Amino acid sequence: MKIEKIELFLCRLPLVHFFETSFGRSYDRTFVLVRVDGEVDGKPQEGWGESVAEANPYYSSETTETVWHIIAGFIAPLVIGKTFEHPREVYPALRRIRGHNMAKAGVEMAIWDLYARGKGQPLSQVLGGTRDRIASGVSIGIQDSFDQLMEKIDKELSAGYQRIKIKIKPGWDIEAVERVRAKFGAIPLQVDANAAYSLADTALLARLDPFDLLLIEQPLDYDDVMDHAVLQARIKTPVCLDESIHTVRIARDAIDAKACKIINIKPGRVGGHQASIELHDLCAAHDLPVWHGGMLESGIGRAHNIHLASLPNFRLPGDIAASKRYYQPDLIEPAIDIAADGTIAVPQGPGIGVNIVRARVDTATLRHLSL
Ligand code: OSB
Ligand code: MG
Repeated sequence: MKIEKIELFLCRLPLVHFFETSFGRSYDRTFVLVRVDGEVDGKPQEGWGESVAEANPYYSSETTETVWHIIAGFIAPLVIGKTFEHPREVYPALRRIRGHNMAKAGVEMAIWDLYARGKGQPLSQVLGGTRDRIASGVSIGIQDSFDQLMEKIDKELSAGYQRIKIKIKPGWDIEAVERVRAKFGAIPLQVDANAAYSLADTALLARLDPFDLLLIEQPLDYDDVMDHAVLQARIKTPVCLDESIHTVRIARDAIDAKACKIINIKPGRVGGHQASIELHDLCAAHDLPVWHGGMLESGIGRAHNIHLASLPNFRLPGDIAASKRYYQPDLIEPAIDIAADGTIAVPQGPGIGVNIVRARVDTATLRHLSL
């Protein structure tokens, strides 16, 4: 496979409903799409990826502008004009560049799509996926009121989603969970703090123990693996790390330190599909379940996520939901939807297997660059 050209599209789409985490509230999503041109087995092919960095450096230190800078200045020269036998070789080829996983992932995932399209196989098959449907859950942001939260949960449960995750922050935590359990009973429920607490809040976090949560996601700071180990020893709810897990080595250390019992995989956070597969395999070897996170992706990133989540150790429902919860219309046609049983079909066409509507990409594009 030879890579010939990279195109970047800085896009913005309005969100169907605002999304609020402990970092703040968003009404739209800004992201970078990556299109690669190349040759697979001597035939011209394209591939698409989506970098999940946001406009601000709150979830991650990367932003859409750092992604643009790093891809244009440093990743493109390591990839354009180069030949790879297999897309698994791309992530190691970027090793000189420290960090910037979301920039790397945007390009690396586009190359996996290019390769799978060229081979005429669904991406899932090339990644080593073993199922043709994935279990879908929803991530529900902080709302204006508990009534609004209950309404949202009611709607998502009726749609068939297999698990509810609510965002928590100081002041919107114990009471929110208490109310959800009182109204909806023993539904599969988990919470995500996006690093809003510290070890000083251990007693408060222990008050979540009686609610039988599937997990608590990233209660403590993004660079703080060891305090999570201290916390996990003191609370019953399984700790799941999101923001902290940037590399397979950090995951290995976190597992060894018993800092978490579950890991959330987002390919953007770890540098793409290859690093995700290695993280997935490491967790499987330790009998640690993983699940697929979400970053409010458009249909392009969402399709990538569905293919990756078809690997066997994704044992809990992912934050991979229907397109219409996020963008109307989405950038792809048909939109991604869930079945009544709360599962999503893995697209069976070549590559990511979804049709990208170029006119919608063009309308969403604020800036374009060809490399
Ligand atoms: O922490 O999982 C997170 C969205 C943006 C940034 C961080 C997170 C999230 C979500 C949304 O929880 C998941 C989704 O795409 O629905
Ligand atoms: Mg999270």
